[in-house]
Amino acid sequence: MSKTLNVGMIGYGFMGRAHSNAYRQVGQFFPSSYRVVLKAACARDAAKVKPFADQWGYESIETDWRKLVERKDIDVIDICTPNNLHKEIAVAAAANKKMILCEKPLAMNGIEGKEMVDAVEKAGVANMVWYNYRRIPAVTLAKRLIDEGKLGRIFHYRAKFLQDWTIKADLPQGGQGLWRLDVAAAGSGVSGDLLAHCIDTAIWLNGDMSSICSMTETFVKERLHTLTGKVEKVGIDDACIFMGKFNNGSLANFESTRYARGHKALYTFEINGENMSLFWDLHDLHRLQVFDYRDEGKIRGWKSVHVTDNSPDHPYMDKWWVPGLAIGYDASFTHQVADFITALEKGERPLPDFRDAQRTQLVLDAILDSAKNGNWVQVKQV
Ligand code: SOE
Repeated sequence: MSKTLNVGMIGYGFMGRAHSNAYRQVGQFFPSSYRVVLKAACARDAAKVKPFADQWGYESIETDWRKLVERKDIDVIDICTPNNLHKEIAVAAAANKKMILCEKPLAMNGIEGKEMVDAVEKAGVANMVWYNYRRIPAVTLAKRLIDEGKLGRIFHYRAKFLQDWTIKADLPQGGQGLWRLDVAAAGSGVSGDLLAHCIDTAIWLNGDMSSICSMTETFVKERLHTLTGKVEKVGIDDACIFMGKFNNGSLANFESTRYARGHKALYTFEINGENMSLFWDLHDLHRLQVFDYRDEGKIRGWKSVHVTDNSPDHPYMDKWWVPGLAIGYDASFTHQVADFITALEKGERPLPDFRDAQRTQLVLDAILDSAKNGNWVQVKQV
């Protein structure tokens, strides 16, 4: 007999769509004992949330998230709001014994993140943060290779996340679609938005970081604020570069910017171990580039593994099409819901949960601290 998992979605932007699509797809490709029901979509403006709810098949709407988190017919609250609302909603949802799926980054900073971790752990509710790139099959395969010890000792981890959508100086800050430029809503710029993904993947693959030294830049210093109608100082970081050290002794080299003309979402990482190196590129997301030093000398070189075999060798792919046929970005969210449900079925901790995502939050705090003060900063450990 299937149990229902009634979802209450807060927000209706890009991530509201990505998550709703995953809820609709998951039962078709990852059958389980749970049936996901899109119960209610919530946003302040009924005229905006109603068409969203109709398009994705939500049964009802709410215009006050407080009412949503109190509803008896909701099991899971999905937080897709700007970052400055994550904590308040999550704490209230936990107090109402709701499970919580929260968009990344977990919080505005580590202090808020800690409150969120405490709230869900005290309430004993399942919780997870949408660091979806872990669930791209090629990235999950990288994790398996590392866990199997194939790389040997790891020396280097380097990652980049490059975009170019905020170069225009007359782009306003604040409001729908542009809250990521408003420090009061986002907490930070590219560090919390893009580097957060790189850091989450890195910690997952290579463990925690111990110390970092960073530099940030805000190229456009003032922008019209959509909410106040005035030209105001920009408080977010437009670009961030940092170096650091992992607890396992390997070196970190990270860069993120929204000013890399020509790049829309170039997320890449490379890991160099004593026996093997791995490289992944979001624009070629189903491929994992592998160099194995132990290969026979005359054929040694980089190979491009097309991670689309539907055998257990290639994570998630047995649930999709026939070998050789790729899946896309959207599937990473579907995999995340599938993994969440599997964790519920097994009574395990769905990862990354709030406690896990707090590790990334503490690296983000260290990045901003280091950029402000020009020092090396020790990363607080969860
Ligand atoms: C920003 O443009 C953004 O949409 C991020 O907010 C997402 O987390 C990232 O996956 C793609 O880029």
